[in-house]
Amino acid sequence: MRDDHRLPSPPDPRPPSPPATRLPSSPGFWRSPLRGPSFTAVLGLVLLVGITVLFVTGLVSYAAYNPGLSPVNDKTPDKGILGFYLFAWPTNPHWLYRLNQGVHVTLGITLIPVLLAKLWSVVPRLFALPPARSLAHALERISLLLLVGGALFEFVTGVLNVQLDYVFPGSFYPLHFYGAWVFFAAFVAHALLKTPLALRSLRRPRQERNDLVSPRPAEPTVSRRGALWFVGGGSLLLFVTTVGQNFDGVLRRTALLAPHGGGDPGTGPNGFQINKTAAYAGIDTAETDDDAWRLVVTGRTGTVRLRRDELLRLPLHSAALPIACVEGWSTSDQWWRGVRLRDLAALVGYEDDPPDVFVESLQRRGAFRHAALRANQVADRRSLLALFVNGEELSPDHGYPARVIVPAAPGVLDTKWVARMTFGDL
Ligand SMILES: Nc1nc2c(c(=O)[nH]1)N[C@H]1C(S)=C(S)[C@@H](COP(=O)(O)O)O[C@H]1N2
Ligand SMILES: [Mo]
Repeated sequence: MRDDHRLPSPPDPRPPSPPATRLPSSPGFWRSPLRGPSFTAVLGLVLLVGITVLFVTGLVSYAAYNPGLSPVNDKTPDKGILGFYLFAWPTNPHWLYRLNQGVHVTLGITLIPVLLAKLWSVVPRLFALPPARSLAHALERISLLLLVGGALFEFVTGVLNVQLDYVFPGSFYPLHFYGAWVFFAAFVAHALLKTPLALRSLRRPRQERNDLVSPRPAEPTVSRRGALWFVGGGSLLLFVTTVGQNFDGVLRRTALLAPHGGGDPGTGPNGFQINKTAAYAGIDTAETDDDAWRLVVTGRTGTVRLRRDELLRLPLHSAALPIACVEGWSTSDQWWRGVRLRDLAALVGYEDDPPDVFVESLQRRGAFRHAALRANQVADRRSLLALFVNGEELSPDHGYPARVIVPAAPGVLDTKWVARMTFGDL
């Protein structure tokens, strides 16, 4: 007897699958069951907070150079109105730049897995066709191009600058600065449009249904929660192999991924991190020799030339201050000893009103061979022309015979191998 009266099979609850396709522009191409509004929302909200912090600390870092003070400090001279927010950089708290730049670089590196996961989660949209259904849609997609392109550009230039010193044609600073404004403008527009949606999909995750959800999902190999843990684990790994470059000793040795991590370059008083060595900067020991070297100080009352032994007879003072580089590494406080900048200003006619100063080194080439300091930095009693560090003479690589050290300032302003200081009239 034929099996006629078998119950009809229940209808398939899922809509029929669209045909398989090899084109990334068709929704069926993207099959991960992880994609969907809530996965994208979690990553998007993390980036909303993180990238805002990156943008603010980045702008603050530029202000720390005191670019308005002198053209030699300004690494982005054509900024125009984008410099509207600049302010006179303070000297307190003395770890201000160390914290700002440590956060900027460490957070930027930590967010890389989140950024990549976020792009992965929305990748079907980046390929969607037709390119524009309406004018509004066209504008939205152009802003997405700026958003994605800007994000990749900022992360890539930032990482290259920290890791490889420099590989781009031209200067890193204007690229990263203008890139940040373009990226952040697109980012704000995107955040305004999408944050309400992100919050909604997190509140009601079950009702989610949108074009990110694959119409013919593959078998899951990991849960959404598991995938988020995986991304978070990647971030944590980058964090713990980077953050140590802001500390000394054992902690620095944990910074395996950081060029200024993995241990200090030496032991003893001068054994802390070095940016450019004397050899790299082309410093000729014949010029730093005590017989040859003179500190030339110019000001209101003329020019004074000081030999090193004459400097040593001036009142010497100490200050515990860190070196904090724009590249996101810093040292803990080192114990510097030398002549106060304000005492040098007094030598050339500025007894009570220390002015700005222009500091030049023996170095002949390189963007950081000279720097200008603002009057408030000169006036601070912790700002020194240091001759000693941690109880010993400066080593050649740390700036022998004399270097500037200023509280709260980026390392760029702590000029090494100082030869000339010109007070006032910048
Ligand atoms: N003359 C001169 N001074 C300089 C530099 C330089 O390249 N040339 N680099 C600056 C930068 S960018 C930093 S971070 C600090 C680093 O000081 P350190 O090498 O003693 O740690 O020195 C600063 N002083
Ligand atoms: Mo630096």
